[in-house]
Amino acid sequence: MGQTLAYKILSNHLLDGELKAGNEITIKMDQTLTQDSTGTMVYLQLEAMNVEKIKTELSVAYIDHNMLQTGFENADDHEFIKSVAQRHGVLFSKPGNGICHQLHLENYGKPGKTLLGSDSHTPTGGGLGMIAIGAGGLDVAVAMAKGTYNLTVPKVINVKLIGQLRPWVSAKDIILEVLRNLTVKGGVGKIVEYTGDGVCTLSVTDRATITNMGAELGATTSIFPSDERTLEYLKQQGRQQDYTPFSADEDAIYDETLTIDLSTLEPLVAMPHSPDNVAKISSLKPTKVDQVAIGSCTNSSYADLMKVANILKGNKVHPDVSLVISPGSSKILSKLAENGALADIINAGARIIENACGPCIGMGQSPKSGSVSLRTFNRNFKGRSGTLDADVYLVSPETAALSALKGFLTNDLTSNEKLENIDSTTFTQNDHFIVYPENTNKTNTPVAMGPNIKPFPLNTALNDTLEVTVSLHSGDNITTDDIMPSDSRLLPYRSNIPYLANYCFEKIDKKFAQRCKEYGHSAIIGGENYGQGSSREHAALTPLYLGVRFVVAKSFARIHRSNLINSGIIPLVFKNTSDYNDFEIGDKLMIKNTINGIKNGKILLENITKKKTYEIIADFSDTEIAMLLAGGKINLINSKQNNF
Ligand code: MIC
Ligand code: SF4
Repeated sequence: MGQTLAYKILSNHLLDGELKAGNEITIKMDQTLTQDSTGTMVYLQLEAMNVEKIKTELSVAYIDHNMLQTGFENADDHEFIKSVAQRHGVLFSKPGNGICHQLHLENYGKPGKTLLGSDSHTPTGGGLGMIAIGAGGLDVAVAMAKGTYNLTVPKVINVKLIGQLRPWVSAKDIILEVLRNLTVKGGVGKIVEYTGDGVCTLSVTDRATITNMGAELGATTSIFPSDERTLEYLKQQGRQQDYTPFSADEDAIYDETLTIDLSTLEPLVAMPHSPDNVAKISSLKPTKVDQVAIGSCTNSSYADLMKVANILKGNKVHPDVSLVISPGSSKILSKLAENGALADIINAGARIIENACGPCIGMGQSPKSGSVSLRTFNRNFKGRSGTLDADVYLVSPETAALSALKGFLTNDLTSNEKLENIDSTTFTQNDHFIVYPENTNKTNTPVAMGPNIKPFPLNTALNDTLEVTVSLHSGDNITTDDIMPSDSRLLPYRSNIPYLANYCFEKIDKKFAQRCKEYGHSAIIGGENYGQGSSREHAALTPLYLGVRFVVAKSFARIHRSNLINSGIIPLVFKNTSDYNDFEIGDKLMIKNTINGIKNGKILLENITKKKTYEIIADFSDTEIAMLLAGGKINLINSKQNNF
């Protein structure tokens, strides 16, 4: 029986366990990446693990999120990360080099390799034929320390692309179509593998747009084959030696198949406030636009920005629109400057901002009150832009640039503007933003600890009886942005959990933190797909700090579920989803025999206030059970006196 591409790469890296959907396996992790907003925790944890040198082939620490240096905090965090990177053999990418996923694709990604990143959009690397997975910071720290990662084997969905896109329709529209079909929870527990004759019509950066935003499906990762287009990209980057062809067997068996005929696709948009709220632009009433933002790890490649420059060239941005553009990397910006495209962009009236995440994570450029912001990004969760009442729409670069000129949301496929093929450029190699860990080690390089960097909270070993009060009753698809908001105001405190904890669930329920402090120990009741979105483990560490002992939900998103377990907070699932309706804030709950319950997969949850008892699913692997009993992953590692 033929193998899928995903399973081929996984089996090449298999160290322990059987490669069968649902089983827990240990795989060799070839590479890791971190970025700064999750990276401070990763490197605090790495330091706490008594590691000498990392065991991966390559690990890179990027600085791209916390870029506004309005106080000392972010600059101190950068210095801290740099010092720990130097101590353990990690490459350090200085601020200004660009967005981690774009940079990793350009410089380090390799077909057939595995990559673990402390950012949910790490699957961008799947555009190069890698198994690239997003994870919580602690999992990445352990991957660096041991060179391995534990994974529950996902199922594999085949997205079969046939035909070819029409001009003005692009890769972003493909992934929006996949999201329209599968929704934000359709990919949970699955890898999305792209096949079909449409694949070779897409460049690596097109593919990376698709695998990047596969994170919004909740998928473990997404992957394209490595073929002649991969070789073409690696040649452009001066890395043809990194090429190896990889593809699925002809007769590979998939768990599900979705077929998309590219030639019938139209320009699409994800409307507020979810990436799967997708519509055809042609079906919408004219929508006036106030801000257009082009960039992010989804759509900031050279080809994307050249398309934008060509559309803007000789034209003027609409008087009512603020157009902001953030290129994906220094290499891209430098090339745009060299060939004159940057001048075309600036002369049209666009604002150029730093090569970084920027507006995508609310680090500046928040739109005005009640406005419409059109973005080429991947997430439009309510309030993520930094403006709670703004409406954010997600579109392709073509749609964004055209709409910036016209002043309303448009892409009618009939524009006269010519779109040239810009895929053939080669780039000048430049690693001047990279600091190599040459002759540095634990002995000769001290950890640079700024005053805002505080120790992370640790849980205690699990009590057999848990008595708590319900501190929150939340709806479906709660994001980690809802749990632990991020913007220019809060991002400087990513290394200070006690401070951040005051803002936990701030956007949904301003009294949450205060209530938790009053209750002492509490529990959260959640709906479907609880914890979707970002990989930030702060969404588990701040509830831990506030005394949350367990979460009972209808279902969980993958990364957040792992982050909860890593922190020793128990993620439990309702056996009957309708029981969810019985709970209210303030209800007193009790679980007896918790330890046995966790080992046996079944827990009885007593709602003392409502005088009712519920059967709850406690479905955990052996490693997860060990972590929960120890009160989290770090405690487990320390209790085993594991010396890496
Ligand atoms: C995001 O896009 O939400 C982030 C910011 O990149 C996060 C990481 C973080 O919260 O620091 C992610 O996607 O994992
Ligand atoms: Fe940065 Fe946005 Fe990409 Fe997250 S989604 S890595 S914030 S550009």
